[in-house]
Amino acid sequence: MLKVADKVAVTGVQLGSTPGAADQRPHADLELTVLMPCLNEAETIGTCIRKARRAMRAHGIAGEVLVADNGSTDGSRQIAAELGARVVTVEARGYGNALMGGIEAARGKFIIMGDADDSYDFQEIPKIIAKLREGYALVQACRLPAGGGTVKPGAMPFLHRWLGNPISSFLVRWMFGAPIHDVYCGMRGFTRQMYWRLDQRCTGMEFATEMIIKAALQGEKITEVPITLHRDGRKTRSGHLKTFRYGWRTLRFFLMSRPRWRFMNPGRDRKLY
Ligand SMILES: Nc1nc2c(ncn2[C@@H]2O[C@H](COP(=O)(O)OP(=O)(O)OP(=O)(O)O)[C@@H](O)[C@H]2O)c(=O)[nH]1
Ligand SMILES: [Mg+2]
Repeated sequence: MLKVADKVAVTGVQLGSTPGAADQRPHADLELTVLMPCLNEAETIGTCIRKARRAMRAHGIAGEVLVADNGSTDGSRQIAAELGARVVTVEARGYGNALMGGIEAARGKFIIMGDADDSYDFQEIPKIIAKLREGYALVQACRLPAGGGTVKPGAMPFLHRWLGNPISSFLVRWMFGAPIHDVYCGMRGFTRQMYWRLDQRCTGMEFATEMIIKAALQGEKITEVPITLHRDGRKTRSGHLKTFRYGWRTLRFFLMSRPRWRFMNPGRDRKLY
């Protein structure tokens, strides 16, 4: 299959032409890549990079900050590069494409991804890496109290907080047995090896749920850690998420991935709460 590595242009690193080759290249010379998908986040990308570097320095983690960008026109890339982050410029548009390009250029054995809008506090990465070191392949951060997390006032739209997220997270537990309570959380850690096993295809925002569903279906070791969601630091711009389009695409993806529902397969013992 043609992976994104075949169509990205990357600064500062050579990409191979096949997915297998990418995993075998001597890239995993660092323990961690902090990966930030970025589309016009000039107002906040600098803060995110500084927090990630501060956390790695304070906890002695050998890592890099990698910014995956595919279309910023506001100087985000220059800001990132000036702060010493590596910048991956991905040709294909979309959140999923940006992340696939970033992951394929990552030098870390572990990858922790998170939004570049300063809604996640990258100083929380040590607890994610601790779980990866324990042997989990996917460590999902959880902002909702159901999984121990905290949502600061005004940080998450009402509809997402009380409807979209809890319902979709329930479906993911029910239909796929993924032990998580915040399926849309954009902060998570995973191993590079797991990424290659999953063979991800979604090029847009559904990339994030695709990862969880495929990991659950393939029996990857999954856990979640509580984090705090802050109101993002954007002052003049708004987010990129189109709630209803994304919600519908996610639901469609659930149904495509699991045509046989749990009630048709009652013998399976899954923990839902
Ligand atoms: N490179 C790239 N980054 C993207 C794209 N779409 C979103 N992002 C980045 O992905 C992260 C998540 O996007 P957000 O717009 O914050 O989405 P969200 O947090 O689900 O929604 P909001 O609640 O509106 O913030 C941010 O860092 C964006 O800059 C894209 O097409 N390409
Ligand atoms: Mg965001």
